[in-house]
Amino acid sequence: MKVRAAALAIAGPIGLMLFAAACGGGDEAPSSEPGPAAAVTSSQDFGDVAVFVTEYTIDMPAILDAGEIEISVTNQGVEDHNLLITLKGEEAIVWQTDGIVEPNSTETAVVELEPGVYMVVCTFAGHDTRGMFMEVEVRSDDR
Ligand SMILES: [Cu+2]
Repeated sequence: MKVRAAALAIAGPIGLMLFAAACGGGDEAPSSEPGPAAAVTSSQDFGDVAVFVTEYTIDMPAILDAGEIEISVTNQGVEDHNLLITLKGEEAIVWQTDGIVEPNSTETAVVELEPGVYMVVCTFAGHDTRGMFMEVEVRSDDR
C-alpha cells in the first residue's frame, strides 16, 4: 500500500485512475447505492390517491399502500356519482363520499386503509350494475 500511495502522489490524476482500477471491488463498502431508489418504479404517488369517475367507470390505482391516504374523487362525467369502499365480500362500508359527487367537482378526504382486498363502487342509480366497481388491493408498507 505504501508503494502505491507514493506512486499516486507522483503520478497525479492518471495514477489515481490506475490506482482506482487496481483496487476496484476491494474493500470499499458497496453500501452506498443499493435498491431503494430502483424499487420506486411505479409512478403511483402513494399517500395521495386520485380517483376519477365517469359513465360508467372508476379510474384509480389498483394497488395502494396501507395506512393513511388522501383520496380525491373527481367526477369527470355528466351524471352524479358516489364512491364507497368496502372490504371485498363484506357489507360494512370502510369509507364513502359524503353523498353524491356532482359533475366537475371533487371530494377529498383522508382515509386509513388496512392491508386487504377492497371493492370500490359507485352505487348511485345502480351504476355498480353498469360496471362502476373495481377491486383494489391495499398492501402493507413493509414489503
Ligand atoms: Cu356512478
